[in-house]
Amino acid sequence: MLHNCKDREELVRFLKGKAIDVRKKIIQLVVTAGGGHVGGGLSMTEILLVMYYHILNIDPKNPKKADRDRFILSKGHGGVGICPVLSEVGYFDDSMMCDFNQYLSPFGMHPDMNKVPGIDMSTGSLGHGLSIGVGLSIGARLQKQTWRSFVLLGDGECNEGSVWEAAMSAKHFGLGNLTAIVDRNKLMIDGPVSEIMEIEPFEDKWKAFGWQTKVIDGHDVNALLDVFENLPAIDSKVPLVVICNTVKGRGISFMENVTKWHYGGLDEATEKQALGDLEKMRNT
Ligand SMILES: Cc1ncc(C[n+]2csc(CCOP(=O)(O)OP(=O)(O)O)c2C)c(N)n1
Repeated sequence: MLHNCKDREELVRFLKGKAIDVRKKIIQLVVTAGGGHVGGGLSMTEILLVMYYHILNIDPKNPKKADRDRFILSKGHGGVGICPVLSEVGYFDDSMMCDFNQYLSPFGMHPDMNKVPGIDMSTGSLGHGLSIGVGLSIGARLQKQTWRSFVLLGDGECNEGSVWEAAMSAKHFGLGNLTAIVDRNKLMIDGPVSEIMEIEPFEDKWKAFGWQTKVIDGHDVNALLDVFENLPAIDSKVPLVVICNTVKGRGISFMENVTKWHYGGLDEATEKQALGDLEKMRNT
């Protein structure tokens, strides 16, 4: 773990504070880039913070450490959401993101594993991350390694058939060392998931594919800690999916649950309002 908190209470307070800092950085990156996938960046902040600060066995000073846990952001358009978390935990300095998504910047909208320390897989074309997680998990088993693979998917992304082929094979190969996490914010690029391609009954689908399931509030740090501190044994044969109910645009009043904020830019006035909304979260 990458924090010095003494107990759960202190850890929750610490991560809630970080969630505000990270969301502010997301807003700043979107301003720098002239636009970005802000809605889905803001919906996964607590998930990423719990994973990177507390759950993953990683070393930001040694990003390629052989026995690290692997984390794949399958919803690769969430680059603006994950990069500030990677900088917070120490993979690189904030200043490296000063030209985010500009010509020749190492930081594009979709993070590149060859340019951004801490990124285990280049993603952006949706529907591939879980298959990669399956491959990594089989590889770990074959090499008798005890590291885990985690794959964060979007709920709209679960429209992709390849997600379900991967789900089927994870059970077939008995990959209890694989955990899928779904950012269930219920919106995708151009409308509600339920209207574009309904995925309900979502939990039942995973169960039907042989997975263990947990459904939690993806903004509730305690709930996230409860689930991820109690993962199945590494040699278990049943993969786990954690469906995290979240709010797209979380924390910014005019973005929450609004489809058009899947991707957007901010002018001076909306930036100010966004940062003000986030600061108000400190007292909640
Ligand atoms: C294969 C593929 N098809 C289409 C897209 C374009 N696209 C980018 S984001 C997005 C919506 C994804 O929705 P969701 O997974 O729910 O993401 P979130 O709402 O969490 O941002 C789409 C269709 C893509 N990146 N890859």
